[in-house]
Amino acid sequence: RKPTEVGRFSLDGNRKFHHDRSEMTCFCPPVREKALLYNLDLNDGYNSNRYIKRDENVKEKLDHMLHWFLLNKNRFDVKNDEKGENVIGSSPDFLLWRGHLTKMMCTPFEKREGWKMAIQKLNNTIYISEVETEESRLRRLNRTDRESLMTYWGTRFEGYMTGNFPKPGHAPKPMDQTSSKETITNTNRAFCSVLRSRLHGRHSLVYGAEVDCCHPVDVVTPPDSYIELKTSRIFTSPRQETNFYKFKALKWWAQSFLAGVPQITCGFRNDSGIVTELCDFKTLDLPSKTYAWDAHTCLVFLDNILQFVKEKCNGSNAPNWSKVGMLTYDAQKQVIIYDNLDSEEFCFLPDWFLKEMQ
Ligand code: 0WD
Ligand code: CA
Repeated sequence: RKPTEVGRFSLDGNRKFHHDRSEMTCFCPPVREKALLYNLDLNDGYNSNRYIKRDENVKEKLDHMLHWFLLNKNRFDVKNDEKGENVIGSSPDFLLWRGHLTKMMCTPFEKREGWKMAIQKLNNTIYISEVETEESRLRRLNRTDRESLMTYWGTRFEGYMTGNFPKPGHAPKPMDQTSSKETITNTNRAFCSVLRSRLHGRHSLVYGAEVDCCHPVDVVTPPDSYIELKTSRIFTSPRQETNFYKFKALKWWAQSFLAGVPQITCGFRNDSGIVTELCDFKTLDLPSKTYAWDAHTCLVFLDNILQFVKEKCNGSNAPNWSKVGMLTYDAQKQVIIYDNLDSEEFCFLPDWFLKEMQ
């Protein structure tokens, strides 16, 4: 089922939770002046005091989503809302981040990167929270300067596309390419949409998704008005374009499809990090561009894996509020392993959440 937005929240420059849209920005690319091509320097602000980086050693796990869930708990209890307003329905089968669903969904075509998901169950809801694998932790700690710079390019591009953080309802004022160079890049800031969806009629899902920006004019409602921003290297051979659809487009499609985001705007850059062209991709068109992967396989796989998790959560010794299960994808062997863990190490449901829910 197409996802519907049931809530939203923001994380500010200090990573503090706000139950509002304060961090939502509008799509508002800089004016191109007379030239046909853009000349957006993604290196701008790197290694300067205009770059404030989120502390990646802080593991937030599901916390922000749990916070949102508590604030909206009564909307999941149909009986409690007498007026019938604001009702979302019964508690979901699963509560997690969209990124976790993306990873699970892309697994049939993923031969390189494994993943690890911790699982807990409370009342009738299964909570899933990703655990960093040893390989990805080592990759993060040994990131080269070039890799760090390229990560920055992606966030700097978002800054160019959203101008001076214009807010919905206010006419966006596109800047010229020079004045937009005062932008501060703070990766703590995020606007998240909370979506509700149902998969193959049998799994109800509630998940949070970080959304890059929205259309400046309210012609359609969220998530139809949202736009995902990406950067990619300009194609210099037909082979590069083929490979783009074969590999990168799968992740782009899965991520935006899950959040119901219809459009992906890509800034095509050269090896020096200069974006010269913008190109729009329609999320729903991406699967038809390649035979290397297909949407149906991804969705059936996701449905099966969620069913598998549900079954594991029903047996004796199953995960609960004090006990955690671990689902691991070994990409080398291409197998998924499930374990019930005895240690509390990976329990991620915090005491403040358990206290309110029990
Ligand atoms: O393991 C994870 N993926 C976790 C993510 C664990 C705990 C929390 N989070 C948070 C992220 O910090 C963010 O606030 O979840 C939120 C994102 O949720 P999502 O929508 O489920 O994430 P995903 O679809 O993977 O990524 C969406 C965007 C990324 O956009 P691009 O275009 O790069 O795919 O969220 C940002 C990023 O802009 N993002 C991150 N930025 C820096 N470091 C990260 C990260 N680890 N993860 C997501
Ligand atoms: Ca993005």
